Amino acid sequence: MVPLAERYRDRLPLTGATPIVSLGEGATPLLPAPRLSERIGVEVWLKWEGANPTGSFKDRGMTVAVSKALEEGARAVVCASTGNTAASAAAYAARAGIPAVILQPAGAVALGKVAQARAVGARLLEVRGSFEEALAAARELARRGTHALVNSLNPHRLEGQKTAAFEIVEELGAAPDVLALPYGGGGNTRAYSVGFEEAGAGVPRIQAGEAAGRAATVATAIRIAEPAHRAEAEEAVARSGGAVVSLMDEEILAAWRELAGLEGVFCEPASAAGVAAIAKLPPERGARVVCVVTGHGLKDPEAAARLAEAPVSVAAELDAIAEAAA
Ligand code: AN7
Repeated sequence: MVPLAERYRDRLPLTGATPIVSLGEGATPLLPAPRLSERIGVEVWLKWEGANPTGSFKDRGMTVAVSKALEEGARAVVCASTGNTAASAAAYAARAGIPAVILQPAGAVALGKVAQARAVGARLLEVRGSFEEALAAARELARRGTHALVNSLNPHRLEGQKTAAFEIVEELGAAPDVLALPYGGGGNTRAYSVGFEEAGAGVPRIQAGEAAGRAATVATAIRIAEPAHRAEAEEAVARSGGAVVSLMDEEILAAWRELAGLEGVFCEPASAAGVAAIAKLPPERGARVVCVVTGHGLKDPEAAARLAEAPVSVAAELDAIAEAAA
């Protein structure tokens, strides 16, 4: 496959001297969602970002950020993360042959993401504090010059992430009427807005689903009290004619169940916030809506264990099994 950085080279901040660090990111499926469409009364498409190499959209930005960090001579990278940035930074750093330092809020990161960062040998620091405190520390380490910051405050991250909008326009032949996605720090909202603008096909109305209880939500990926990109993200949403939709955990989880049960798409809870946003504030009948499903369900196996039907224990006897299967 052609790495995203090669495919969109002319629209990314790359030079002939940039060593491309790739794990095969991008070119993710755009899935029709007929049953969700019928349920909500709009034409729903799912941009399935869980299909990226580390299972989230972060890989689009990380390939560019780590490639540029290498080009600029960085000897290590650092990020603060609710988990997906960490898993991605750790994997791309390993691929580049440099160390990654991860600062994560203690006890607030889903199991699969921690496993990913550990497996590829990142140095994982569990900060006894909030995501915001971890981010402040990561910025300071970067300022001291020992580590390159690969949070989305690094502009190369958003450059890479904007390519998802290019893919959607290429595949649909036009921008959709509405783009719905989760809103945590706001970087991805901003990246899509820029991407659609650069694609030249018009910017869809952006419905950004945020957790009402930002600092305390089941959707750990977006457990972010103070979005780093709030100003640009909310400005982009307003300019698009869209809205920030504030979601209760039950609304996010209902969308999570529907994505899985109606369409077979198993994502982590935060990733259902785009679908939840259109379920709560449905666009006009028949509107074409792309919902970005940002991360894979295997990231957060504990959520599935808590929220979905438990397995049934059964004796290894055909009669008992046939009865239980009915
Ligand atoms: C699955 O990994 O902030 O609004 O540190 O993991 O661009 O922040 C993750 C965010 C949506 C929100 N969906 O995106 C991190 C982190 C998933 C995410 C978001 C995140 P932004």
